[in-house]
Amino acid sequence: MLRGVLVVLLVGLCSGAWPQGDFALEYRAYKDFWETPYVGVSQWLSKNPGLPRDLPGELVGKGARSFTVRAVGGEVLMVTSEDPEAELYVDIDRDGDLSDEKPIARWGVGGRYRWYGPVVVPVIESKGWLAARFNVVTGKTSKDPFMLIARPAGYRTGTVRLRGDRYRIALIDFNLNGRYNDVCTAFGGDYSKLDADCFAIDLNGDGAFSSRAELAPLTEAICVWGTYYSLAVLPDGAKVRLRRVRPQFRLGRLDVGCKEMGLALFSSHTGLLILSGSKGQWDIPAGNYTVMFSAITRVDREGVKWNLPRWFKGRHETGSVIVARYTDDGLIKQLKRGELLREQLASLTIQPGKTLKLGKMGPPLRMVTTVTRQGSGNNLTVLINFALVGQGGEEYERSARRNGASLGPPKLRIFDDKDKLLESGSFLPAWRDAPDYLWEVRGSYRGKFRVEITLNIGPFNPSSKTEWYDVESLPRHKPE
Ligand SMILES: [Ca+2]
Ligand SMILES: [Ca+2]
Ligand SMILES: [Ca+2]
Repeated sequence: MLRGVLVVLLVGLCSGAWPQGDFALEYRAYKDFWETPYVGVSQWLSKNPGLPRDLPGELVGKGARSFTVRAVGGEVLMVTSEDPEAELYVDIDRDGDLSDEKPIARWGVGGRYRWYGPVVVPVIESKGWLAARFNVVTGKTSKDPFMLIARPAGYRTGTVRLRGDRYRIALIDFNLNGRYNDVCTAFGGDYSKLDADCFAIDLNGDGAFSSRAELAPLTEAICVWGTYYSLAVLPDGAKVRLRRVRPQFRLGRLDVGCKEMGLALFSSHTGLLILSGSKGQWDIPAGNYTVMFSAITRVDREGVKWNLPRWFKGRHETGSVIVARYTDDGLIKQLKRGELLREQLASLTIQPGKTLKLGKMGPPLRMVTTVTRQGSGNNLTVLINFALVGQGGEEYERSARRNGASLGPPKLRIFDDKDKLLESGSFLPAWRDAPDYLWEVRGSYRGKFRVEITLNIGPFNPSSKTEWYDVESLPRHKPE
């Protein structure tokens, strides 16, 4: 078995190679912290338990906090404080002493965030030839009152020509060691555990790199519209060599049981594989894959293309990946959490010559609404939430893309049993966290009500029947 895998890899990548070309890449610094190619998880850092002894004078006695970023093949110490005016200091010479450092330039302040950078940490062993370049944001999240995000300060980019078509590509020194050629050997979808670099390709030519369908860890081979190329990068990222390779992988079949579903799969021997059409059945190289993204797509009668992505809860925020369970015949076992079915397809294995058949998925969708309450009397709040669930129990995001454009969050209205409007509002656009809608009833209403949720999902709209709730007999809210 192991020998079979090795043969596949070696033969697949080496045999029948012929040159496709060398392409120069230039370094481009990010102008905005959220600019693409955005890597969902950069390094999210929580404060260290203690403080280094030697602090910059400005931070002594000012509530300093210390953080450690993984860079230049080790750990680099940083300090700042929660004071909105505080400077950021980084132990650039890595001697453990922060009192000898100069403050890092601040880009700006926006809302809850402060931005600093670029931080340039030379790789000492390279005599300054290589350096890690990253930006730092400080801010707070719902889980951490004060945290830092470190992400690369820029990327290498250029245009490559493959079989006559031009594509913009990007290489990102994701593991911050100053090199752009760290290849990924295994990836479970969790960027916080990735010790490799990233590669992005603008497959659809829209000028941006989609974080889920056009960006993945760097691999030695990539697949572009069914053609495989070997990919070699100079350590400084200034040049990339792409050679077309004749694939001799052993194939197996994936059947997702839904002709409208498309997927982006990742494996360390093919890079990203984009699958759509062919009635939801594809012959692909055997091996282990991480599901980076999936969506259902439909063109309506007016020719509008609606795209509704699967919901990957927590994948990017926490790095946690919930692995779908498979029964022996390859069917997904639905995982139950709370009262909702929240199966999460995260990884799959294709066996040579065999078909992996997933359970029936996709439309028609149904809406599973949960209504609970907390508090009482003048502090009574009703919490409303819902999930969009496909036939296999898989969940979808709450808003679709209409011809590629994002649509607004779902809206909600609450009526009493005489059709009087009691409340109206919107769910928060932060759909990935799917926060509850809070209806602050206080002492003002007691009795029956119904909830009307309006979605922007075009032809995927679920049929719904009216359900009645009673303020006084709702179950108590239990936080997950
Ligand atoms: Ca120092
Ligand atoms: Ca690197
Ligand atoms: Ca694109």
